[in-house]
Amino acid sequence: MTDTHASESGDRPTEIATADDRDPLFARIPRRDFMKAGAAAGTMSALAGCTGLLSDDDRQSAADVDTEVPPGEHDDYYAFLSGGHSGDIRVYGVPSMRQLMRIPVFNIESARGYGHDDETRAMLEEAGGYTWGDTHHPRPSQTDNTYDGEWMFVNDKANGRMARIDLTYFETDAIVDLPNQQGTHGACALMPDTRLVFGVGELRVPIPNDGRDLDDPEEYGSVLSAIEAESFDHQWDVRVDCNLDNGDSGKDGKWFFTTSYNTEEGVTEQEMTSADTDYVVAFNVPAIEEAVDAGEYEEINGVPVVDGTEDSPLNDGGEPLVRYIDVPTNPHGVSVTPDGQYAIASGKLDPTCTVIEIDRLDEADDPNDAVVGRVNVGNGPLHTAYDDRGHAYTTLFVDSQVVKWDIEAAVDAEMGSEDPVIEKHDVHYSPGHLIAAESYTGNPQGDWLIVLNKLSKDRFLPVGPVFPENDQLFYIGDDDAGMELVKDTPAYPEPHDASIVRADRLDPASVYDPDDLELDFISPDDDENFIDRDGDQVHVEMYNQRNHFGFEDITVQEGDEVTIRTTNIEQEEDILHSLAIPQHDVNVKVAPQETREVTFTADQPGVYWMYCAYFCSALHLEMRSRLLVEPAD
Ligand code: CUK
Ligand code: CUA
Ligand code: CA
Repeated sequence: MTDTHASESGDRPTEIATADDRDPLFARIPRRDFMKAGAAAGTMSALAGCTGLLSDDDRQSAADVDTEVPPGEHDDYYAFLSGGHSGDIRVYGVPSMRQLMRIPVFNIESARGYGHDDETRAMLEEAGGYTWGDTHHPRPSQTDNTYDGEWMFVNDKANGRMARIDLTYFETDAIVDLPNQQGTHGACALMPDTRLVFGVGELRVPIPNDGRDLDDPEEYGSVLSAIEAESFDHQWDVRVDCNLDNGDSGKDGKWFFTTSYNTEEGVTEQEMTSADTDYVVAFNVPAIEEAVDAGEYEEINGVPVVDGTEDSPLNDGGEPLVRYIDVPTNPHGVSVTPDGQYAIASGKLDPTCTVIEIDRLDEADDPNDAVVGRVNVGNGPLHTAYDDRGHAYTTLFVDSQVVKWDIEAAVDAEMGSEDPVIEKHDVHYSPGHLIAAESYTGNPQGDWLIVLNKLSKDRFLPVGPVFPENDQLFYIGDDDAGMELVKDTPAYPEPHDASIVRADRLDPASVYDPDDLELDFISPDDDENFIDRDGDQVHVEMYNQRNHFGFEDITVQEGDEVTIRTTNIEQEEDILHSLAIPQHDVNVKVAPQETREVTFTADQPGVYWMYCAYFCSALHLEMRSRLLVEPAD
């Protein structure tokens, strides 16, 4: 027999070393005490300040908090991370940081057949026909300032688009091309109820960009675009002279905030960084909608464009459409605190975060009077997230740290004071975004924080010159212990931002509801399965299930345009099939109760096996039919 290491003998030759075996310190301290020791180590390393790399103490503190999600158990949260120029969204579980799914958005993806079937192909085609996009800011829909599990919205920084993801099916269901915008950067819905979704135009261009004012940058501008969430129709734009960068919504349906780092209206880096101050731009949404309703706009590329520039007559008088607030040079992130009281802008080139009291914008003649605090956080502040205890957490790109500070203390302190800072924690390298659980809602959870580091040097097994990115999970729920690094996850390039949503707020379907789909369900009934010809157009409808397709063979003529619609009639969850046809570039996935359609030209005579590419049963390889293409002559 081969079981020489049988358990009767009690000696298991390949026992895996545990943390207790590896480090005598761990072995000596019972679990309870160890937790305290780890917490102390975390605090001490935090106080030690900026040293670039993590100390061993930090690494050991990973065991302090229980992030273990045992096999078969579920995480407490979903995290949705943007894939950057991969064009997708990745779904993680938190705290395990296990990757659960990818949702293609602006990219073409073969495992999910996205961009392969007629419907998703047409959606991508109608939204400009680009083969890629650059997702940065995945922001979930909210009801009453709480995630409602309905949609996720995300920008395309590459091509000026916004997309909507249906969180029942975890798939992209709408994309809108914003014609007056080049490079949509910030993205966020209007709160509290997600009536509108905003795409924030980053790059200044002539509007319309039709060849006019080519080398006359003073004439360039950018727009904030509003899209109705439900229809995903583009409603209106507001034009400004400066550029716009990141964005976030106030909590009561009035103000939407963006940063602008190019108030100089420059085209070179030197020009764009020449002024001492730039703007937080505050858009008064109801006032803008009134202007649109009153016809006070110019239609450009089919979109009503309202003039929100500084000299616009619409900005005179009691209810200006747009207010421009001076902040130190080249700010980056802006986010609204959970109580809706403040908008906080991170300084990027200035070591401060600026606190703007939102209510003051309603009354103050000078919008700069709404600035109520400015805290010196450290070098390169980019983005700020929140817990449920009045703390802000800001990434420091230059210092490679996360700084935790007290929001009310920042309002009370003198301008430029460091006093509101509570703790600085080293992270791996050059953090961009960070996100705390449900941070940008009215009820942040205050336990987990993901920091998205841009560089992963030394962190993982080398995989060539393209490194993975590095997303680190911190536990922030214990103010005495401080921030604790608990997980370190590599990520395929290149997540920019994320949203963390409590798992119980989502209710994903495990099987399609045929009523939710455009295409009619095809049952196994004989009269629902047919092959029709109209000239050189062949239309096939057939069901599929374990382990066959509705037709054993389909005969067409060389040169025919063939459309095949197929329904996976399985009722059982997780039994997917697909329709793949070699050498015709056909690859369509169909999940249980899903119907998809694909059109292709049968341009080569011969025999082609139509097979199922998803492993579905022991007879998966036998799940195939023949496409017989008869020669033309
Ligand atoms: S961001 Cu998109 S380039 Cu800070 Cu959200 Cu960096
Ligand atoms: Cu169906 Cu494999
Ligand atoms: Ca600037």
